[in-house]
Amino acid sequence: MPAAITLDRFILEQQRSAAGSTGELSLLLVRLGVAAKRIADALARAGLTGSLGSAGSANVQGEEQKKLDVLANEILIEAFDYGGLVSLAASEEMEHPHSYEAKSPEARYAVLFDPMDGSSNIDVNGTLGTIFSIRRRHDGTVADLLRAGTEQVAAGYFLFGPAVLLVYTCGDGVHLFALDPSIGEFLLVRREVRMPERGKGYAVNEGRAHAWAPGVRAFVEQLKTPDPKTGRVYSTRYSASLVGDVHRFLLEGGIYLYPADAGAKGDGGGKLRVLYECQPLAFVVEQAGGRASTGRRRVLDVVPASLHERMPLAIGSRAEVELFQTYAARA
Ligand code: FDP
Repeated sequence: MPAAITLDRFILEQQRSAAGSTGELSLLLVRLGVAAKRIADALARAGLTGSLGSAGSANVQGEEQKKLDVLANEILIEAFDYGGLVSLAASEEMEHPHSYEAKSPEARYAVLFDPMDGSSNIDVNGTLGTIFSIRRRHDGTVADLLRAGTEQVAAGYFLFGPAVLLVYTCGDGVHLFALDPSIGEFLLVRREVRMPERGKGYAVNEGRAHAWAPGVRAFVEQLKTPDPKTGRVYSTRYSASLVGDVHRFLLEGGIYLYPADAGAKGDGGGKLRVLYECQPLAFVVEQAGGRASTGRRRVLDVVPASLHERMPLAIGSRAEVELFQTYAARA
């Protein structure tokens, strides 16, 4: 039986074949893996250690913070506190980025993350995720982060479900790892994951349908209406975790939607954050052959004006996202 390929081995081998690589990005990805193991451990024991429930605070968007949102954020900030790899870390949970500039003046990267995606699942032992994005440091200020999604160097997510998974891209395909708890290592499961061109499922919070544009409602109605030729309808698959749903569709095909919502706060009426959620997942999904759109624009082309900007999101298989765009254009 061939030896299992650990995350560090895979990254080192990829790095060797990349011209001009210094190995710093590889180290950064390995640091993220260590942080994810700590988060997974905290999640697994949260019900026993009194770590479930509210932290009694709110994030910059005014959303309630859970104790685990705060803890996961601290773990990630700490992960880059040494090693001189990162200049800035921005997170959904912090109003201003954390600067490592004084400690790491030579750092070449900035990181962004959503430490605990799908927070409403924390207290019910549902699927959760950590999303990350790695960008280049230019001058070490917030301006480094307010650039198009196409400038991401790497992006991915950890999925905390029955298994802990890592899915990431450095722009050369999408690779999938699973944590082997018996040895505490992420092992390669699939390299160069390709997403099906078309799927059978859709994920959206349909309780918000009253607040959608007519085109969005018409699109979801079409998915639920039997195809005249085949009789086929789409299945609803909403887990309240963006990472969980996107991961399902990465493997099986389908579409996740959080459309513009008349009741949602923020620019363009979307709920999800451009920098911490939409663009990192868009990078992964496009690298696997899928699409990500606001309905009118490619997600990766958007240049956010501020750190915590939100946008509408349609992400998944090429066929369904393109169909969604035709409906969104009518709205
Ligand atoms: P959450 O706010 O619970 O962290 O922000 C992301 C997100 O979850 C997604 O993971 C999820 O798909 C969506 O928002 C859930 O929003 P609704 O409660 O409006 O369905």
